[in-house]
Amino acid sequence: MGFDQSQVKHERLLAWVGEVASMCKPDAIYWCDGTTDEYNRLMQQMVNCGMAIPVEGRPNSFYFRSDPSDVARVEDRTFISTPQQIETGPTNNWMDPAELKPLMRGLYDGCMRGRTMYVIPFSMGPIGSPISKIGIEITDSPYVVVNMHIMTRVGTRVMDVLGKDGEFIPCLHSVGAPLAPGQKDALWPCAPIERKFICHFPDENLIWSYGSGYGGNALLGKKCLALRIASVIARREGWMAEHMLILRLISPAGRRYHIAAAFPSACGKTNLAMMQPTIPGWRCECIGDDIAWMKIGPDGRLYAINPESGFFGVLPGTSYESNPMAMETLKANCIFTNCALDDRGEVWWEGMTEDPPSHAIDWKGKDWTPSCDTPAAHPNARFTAPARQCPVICPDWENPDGVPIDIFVFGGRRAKLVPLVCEAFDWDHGVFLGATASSETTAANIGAVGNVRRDPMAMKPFCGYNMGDYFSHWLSMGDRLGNNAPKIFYTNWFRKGEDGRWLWPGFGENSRVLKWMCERVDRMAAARETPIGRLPADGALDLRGLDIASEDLKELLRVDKEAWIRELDSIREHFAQFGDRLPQRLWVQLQKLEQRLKE
Ligand code: SAT
Ligand code: MN
Repeated sequence: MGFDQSQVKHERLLAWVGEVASMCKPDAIYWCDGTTDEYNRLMQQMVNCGMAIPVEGRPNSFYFRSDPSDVARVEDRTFISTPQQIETGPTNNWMDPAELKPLMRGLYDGCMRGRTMYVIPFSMGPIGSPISKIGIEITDSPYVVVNMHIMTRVGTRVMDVLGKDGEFIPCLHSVGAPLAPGQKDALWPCAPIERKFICHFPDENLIWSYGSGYGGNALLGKKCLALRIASVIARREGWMAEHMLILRLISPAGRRYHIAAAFPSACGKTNLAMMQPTIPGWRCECIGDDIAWMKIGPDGRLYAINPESGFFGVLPGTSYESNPMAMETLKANCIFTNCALDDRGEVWWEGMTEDPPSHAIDWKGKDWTPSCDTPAAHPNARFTAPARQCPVICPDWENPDGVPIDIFVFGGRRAKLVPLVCEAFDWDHGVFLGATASSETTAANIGAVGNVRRDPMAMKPFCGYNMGDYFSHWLSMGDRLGNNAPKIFYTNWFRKGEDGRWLWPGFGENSRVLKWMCERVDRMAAARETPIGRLPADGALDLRGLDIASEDLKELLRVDKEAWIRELDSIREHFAQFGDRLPQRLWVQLQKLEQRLKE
């Protein structure tokens, strides 16, 4: 059972696993083979100890409740550790490796006592593809193992590719809750917040995570490897690792457009990635919902792959109305974390159905009825679902060559100011739009919800190096791409009226905005110039069949010059924090914006 360690011929890997074992002192070591049998066995063990509950009506699906303190990423406890602080920049927490490493070794010492240490060989990207990267995650959490089975490609085939001396990214994870002999385990073991650490050592391609079992804190292939570490590698090697969904939009004439869109966590990437266009004849296929790795291909265009193999999506708000394709994806073989269970043992979350169940057990394990003043599901409750189960998964989603990107979209959640859509004048202006992106914070991170913050390219929590240098990298990619560069747009689906109502219906109706973008690529749709960019000309958005008040539409496409002038100071302040690492070309963009606004 499992992969036999004596079969492992990779000296460096064996040495690292041996070192970690002698530091963490687990009771046993288990090498994951990635088989269904392994998944089922681990799940059964977790069911037997009460950690997992089979979900009624969804074959092979299981429900978990986390500890109430361990419900989201912990940006305050996430560190980029380089000898020089300037290399991590002002948007990351920094610690000197000379200080952080001994501190972490102290925490890791004996941290797996009473537990099994799992060694998970995984591939980000199709196994064996030249774009893919191999990681080895060591963890003491069987919950992490089953999630990694879905989110990444795990197993023996990865070991084959690794061979005797292949490259791998070491990812060490512990829930940070050693067990004394005879001590009963918690249903969701973890460490208190001040002892959680999510550490990255980009100079060594090394990830050390301690104290949390949740999401991106623990499934280290995702944010830690595929974004924070990969962004550093990508810059070094001249490609891009971005927090972007990837979709293919197909016109009635069969023309394919590939769109990569960056929005902060919990701002609707999964919904957009699987959207059902409401415009007759248009179709959408999903390639990925969270991360894009992109390289310039032999024809000079930019090609994207999704390094993941599953979706780790937000449950609250997901329904047959908002995201029918996600609902179909969730019918079987899924993991549900921190939603509620109704009396039949079926999962439920806010927004899933029009009528809530009359009684449920909430995410904290307490009785819940609709009259409770707390939600039944945690706002960051998540599903883990195999991508291949999505009914609109693109036939090319595992194509190792990727898909050629035509359009980049940036955006965020802003109740005010930012219009529904705007097109950049050129690449530099597009990078400026991305670099100044702002959004109201969500429950995907532990901390206040609803504060506006700058979240450049939706990468603030995920860029593994100085963001000023990251902007330079974007500019240099544009220089290399030249005329092949994707067109850049900025969207805001979340605009509200004075009365607090959403002005734009969103979801499948967003296809109207995407269609305009595609027509802009083909020079088929009209735009009007405004100081902040090009907006759809009157009548250029296809609104046939949509019931929207003309005042609402006007407001959605209004550019309030005075309000934008007031925004300039906050952009200046945002840029100033990067000092001389901020590329001059972005200061020029700011100047030009100011000029256009004050003309
Ligand atoms: O927990 S995750 O980091 O994987 C989800 C997210 O914040 O996007
Ligand atoms: Mn994300």
